[in-house]
Amino acid sequence: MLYPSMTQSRLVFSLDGIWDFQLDDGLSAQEGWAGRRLPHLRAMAVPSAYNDLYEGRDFREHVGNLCYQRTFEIPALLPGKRVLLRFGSVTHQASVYVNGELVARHRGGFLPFEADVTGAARPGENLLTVLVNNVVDETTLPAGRMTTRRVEGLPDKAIDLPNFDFFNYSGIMRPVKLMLVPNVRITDVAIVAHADGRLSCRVETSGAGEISARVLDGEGRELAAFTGAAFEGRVEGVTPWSPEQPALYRLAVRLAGADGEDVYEEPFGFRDVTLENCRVCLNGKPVYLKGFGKHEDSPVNGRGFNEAYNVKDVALLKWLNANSFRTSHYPYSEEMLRLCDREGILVIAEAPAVGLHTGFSAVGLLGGEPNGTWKTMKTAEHHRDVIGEMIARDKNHPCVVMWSVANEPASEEEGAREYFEPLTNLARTLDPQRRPVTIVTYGGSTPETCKVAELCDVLVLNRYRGWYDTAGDLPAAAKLLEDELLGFHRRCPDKPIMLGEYGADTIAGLHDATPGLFSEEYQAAFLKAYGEVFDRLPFITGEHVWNFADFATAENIMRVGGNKKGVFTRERRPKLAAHFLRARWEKK
Ligand code: BDP
Repeated sequence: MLYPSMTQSRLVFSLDGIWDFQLDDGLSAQEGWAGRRLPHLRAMAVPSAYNDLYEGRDFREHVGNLCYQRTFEIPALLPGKRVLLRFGSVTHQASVYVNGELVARHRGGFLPFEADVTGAARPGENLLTVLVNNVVDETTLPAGRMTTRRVEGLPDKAIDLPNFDFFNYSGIMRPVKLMLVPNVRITDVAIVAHADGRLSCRVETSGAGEISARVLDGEGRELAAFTGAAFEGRVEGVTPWSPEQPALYRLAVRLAGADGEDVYEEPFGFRDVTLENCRVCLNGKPVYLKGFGKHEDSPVNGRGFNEAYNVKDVALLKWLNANSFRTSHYPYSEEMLRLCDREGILVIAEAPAVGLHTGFSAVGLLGGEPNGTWKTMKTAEHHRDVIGEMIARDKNHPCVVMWSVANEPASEEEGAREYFEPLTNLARTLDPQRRPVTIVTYGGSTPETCKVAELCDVLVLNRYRGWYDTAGDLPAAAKLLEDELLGFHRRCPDKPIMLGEYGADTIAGLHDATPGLFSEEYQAAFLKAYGEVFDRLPFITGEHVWNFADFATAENIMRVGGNKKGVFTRERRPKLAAHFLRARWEKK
């Protein structure tokens, strides 16, 4: 799906701002409700998670539907133009109505969708209503569990247990656009651009017309020109895209149809991602991935789009001498990926597939049926859809160097290979650039029991020795870690291996001369102990610490005000470990 850029032929207006809002108390069950103004209105910021903007547990933890509404005006339509609404993301399901007419439904809370509202909208004022559903269960991704709390004398209460360790923020989370676009238009561009200047492209359109394309450099100089819906060629004298020099080019595509033109520009970079000698290579040279698993998480906005935090986080990554992160545990905003293209940050792009393990719920508290994940989960089809939508959206970004199809599934259980083989194959088939594909696995999936290692191009492992086991005993943790890494290397001697997560909860300001759990000194010592193991093993291709910053989780007795494994606080103040990593990564 194309980014909603404004061009000579496309007008794009922002519908962000203050919308009307209410929790759904049965309103959406009423006939014709979406065509009327909402009662009990509250002001709501769009984009943002709704949860932290008003007080009260019943508000914050509402399970079910949220209603949003606003009006928008459009001019009298020109012939040959269409009106689209585009949502960057709505978490987790959306039904969109214009003047009471249903114009789109979308499942999945982290990817964009469009609605063609040309028929439903009219010149002048229009009423836009969005019904959002925030339930996570065994059919959704991320996955969760719905239960009912029954206490005698009190009404039954619906409880939604996320099967993952981050707060289930919801709402209209990313920008909303109103677009006026040509009827016959460019609908997709796929670009494969190699470091040596080889280029192949495919353009899709919604109707007939003549296609031409120009390759422009950063200053807008034309380097090459092509015609046709699919073309191949070579562009001389290009600068390969890399973290050191993130050289961006643009493909300026023009479609000349019978009743007008469409113009669209897609940024891209010339670069190669390959795997050689157990290392990830960028433009033929090994690149050691230094960075984090992150979250889209900030005070007040929650998981809602926060451009200032994105810029700050990328600046802090550079301050740390880091070069990469994983979009744990869902696709991040398009704006963040465009920023990483521009700033030269390498990204492992992850599908929103977390919680695919019935043996654990949020933060590993046991619940559910430990050995029945692949019989219980009804996510396979939706999982195909989100992989497809993620790759359709992100395929051209030079910053994306790997796809992760899931985080910490029950990869040791019977049925895991059968579940994942079609998905890893799908990711490879859909990606025109054929980037490496991985499944990020957890400590319960060992060299002896993991059923998916062979499906991965790179093994990305999450390990918490020295925290969830051998807590406090770093020599034991390091030994167990090294043995296990060697075990995976013996099993898959040709595959690069990296840590996708390792970390320790740390209370900022808690200090200890003898490093104890939760102290800043323990977090630094923990990262140092892991680093010493990686430095001994030549097949390790990277280290992603968990987590970049502290983040909000569901309330439970394993979390004091959220997950504190950040090397920054939630407000982005460094802990001691940040200074340690900054020094380590300067030399790595
Ligand atoms: C891993 C999960 C991650 C958690 C982390 C932790 O992938 O989402 O936040 O552990 O426990 O299991 O901190």
